[in-house]
Amino acid sequence: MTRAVLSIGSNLGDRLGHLRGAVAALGDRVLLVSGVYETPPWGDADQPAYLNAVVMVADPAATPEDWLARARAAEAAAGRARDPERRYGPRTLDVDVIAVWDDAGQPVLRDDPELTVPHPRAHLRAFVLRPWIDVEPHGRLPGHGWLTDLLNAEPLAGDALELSPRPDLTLESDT
Ligand code: PH2
Ligand code: MG
Ligand code: MG
Repeated sequence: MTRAVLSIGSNLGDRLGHLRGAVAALGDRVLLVSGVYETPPWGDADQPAYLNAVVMVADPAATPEDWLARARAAEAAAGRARDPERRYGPRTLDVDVIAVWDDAGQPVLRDDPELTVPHPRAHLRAFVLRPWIDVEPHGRLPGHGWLTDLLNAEPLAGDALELSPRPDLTLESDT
């Protein structure tokens, strides 16, 4: 069984609808879904606020490349257009592979032009680590340590205070 943490974000159009679409596209691979957070744009300030969340997924045999392919398929379904000039620009849906673990719970690593796992900037992003804590309070980012330690220390402590939990928005399907 491989397990992965995926970060999902949207700041264009029906933001919540795009996040829900991503969760629906992952189907029964979804183990846990975090709360939804409204987050100030990171990396490129001149764009609308994001909604962000984290999804814990599992699949008996999925490789990091399989998770990336599923992430890209979900983005395409949300009409994602890539702007080569603006790496951190606005998007209908972004699904990023943050970390992957194998059967034995060991981190699976990649360092390829198309895919770096763990995500090389996850440790700098409160909008990834804070929702991740919702689904894994004692989680660790491989190579960087406990999520709670990363969020409580510089340089993230200030950013963490700027995330607004949105308990009025939910990604779980109504049953
Ligand atoms: N994604 C980016 C760039 N900046 N800022 C926030 N708050 N949330 C995101 O998901 C995000 C971002 C590029 O992937
Ligand atoms: Mg991203
Ligand atoms: Mg991305």
